Amino acid sequence: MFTKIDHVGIAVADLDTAIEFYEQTFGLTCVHIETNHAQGVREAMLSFGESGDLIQLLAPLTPESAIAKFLDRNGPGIQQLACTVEDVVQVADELRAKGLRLLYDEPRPGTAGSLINFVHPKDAGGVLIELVQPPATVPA
Ligand code: V0V
Repeated sequence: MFTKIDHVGIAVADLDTAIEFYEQTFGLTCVHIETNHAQGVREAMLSFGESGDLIQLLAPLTPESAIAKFLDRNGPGIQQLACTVEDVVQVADELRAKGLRLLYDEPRPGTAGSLINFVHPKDAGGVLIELVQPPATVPA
């Protein structure tokens, strides 16, 4: 069902400060920056060398953003585990059939042309699991 870890999402208060910290301190490389108004975030993907491993830094755009709420409750830290799937609609249906709540009836736009949905953290052991269908497999 899950083919790999797509990324680990980390809530941060200030995106530019966090990018600088991860680049300067750990030698990661920022490979993508995007604003997703529907999700209420400005986000950046940082890569670990040539491994393909990524973290996603997520900063809130508005006080109503899920990331603003997370920061208010927990402070900065890991907010989500994002898993790559081949077909987000099909995987969401399979998980619903197993009794898990998905946050959206239909997938929504994610980073760089991906399609995303989320499993409610209360149905996944306290972890917000994001399903990510990569852009290459999203129908035009
Ligand atoms: C909330 N809870 C979490 C959590 N957020 N637990 C683990 N991880 C998280 N990130 C817990 C919270 O402590 C409560 O536990 C319980 O869930 C329900 O909380 P709530 O107050 O009813 O719900 P909210 O308002 O905090 O909302 C939680 C959800 C929200 C997950 C529904 O954050 C959401 O809609 N997330 C999906 C969208 C999102 O995260 N967008 C930003 C990333 P207790 O107190 O009841 O025990 S956008 C993104 O990833 C993109 C664009 C991308 O990857 O491409």
